[in-house]
Amino acid sequence: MSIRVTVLTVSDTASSDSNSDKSGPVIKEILNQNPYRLVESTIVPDEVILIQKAIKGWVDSGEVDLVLTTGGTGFGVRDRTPEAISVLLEREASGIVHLLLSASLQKTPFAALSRPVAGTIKNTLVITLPGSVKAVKENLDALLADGVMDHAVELIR
Ligand code: MTE
Ligand code: CU1
Repeated sequence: MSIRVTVLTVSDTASSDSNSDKSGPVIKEILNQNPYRLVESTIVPDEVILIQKAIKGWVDSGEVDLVLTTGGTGFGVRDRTPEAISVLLEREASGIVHLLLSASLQKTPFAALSRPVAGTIKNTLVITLPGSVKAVKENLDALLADGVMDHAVELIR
């Protein structure tokens, strides 16, 4: 059975000009392979309510196994993705956060400036990725290695 994925790009800039969203398309490109199936993607500005609305809509549909977000995880004054999502999580996945940070820190010390959160809401796994294309690729590499993310989804649905 395929893993139904949605991608949420969180960015003030990309929400007013979707062509400037480079990271969302990179996630889609990388996950355009078995067992993943992209069902929807959207862009929202760095607004807590809008981030939460998008996530809740997908979770409540019961038709999404995995939500990946990109952007808004840092120290920028508008960055609120982790705050928006952490209050929605029913079970936190600190191991996934650890994986993302440890893999990323092997690439750059700037990984310390991302504040990722991950966890489950109902039968959906939600994971936040940083905003840059480079960071998205490095974080997805870590999640896909040895099928860690596939296995996580297998267990929760
Ligand atoms: N993680 C990896 N693997 N590679 C990177 O290049 N860049 C960092 C960090 N995480 C980076 C990374 C930088 S420079 C920032 S500012 C933070 O992610 C936050 O990014 P965001 O606010 O766009 O989510
Ligand atoms: Cu940065």
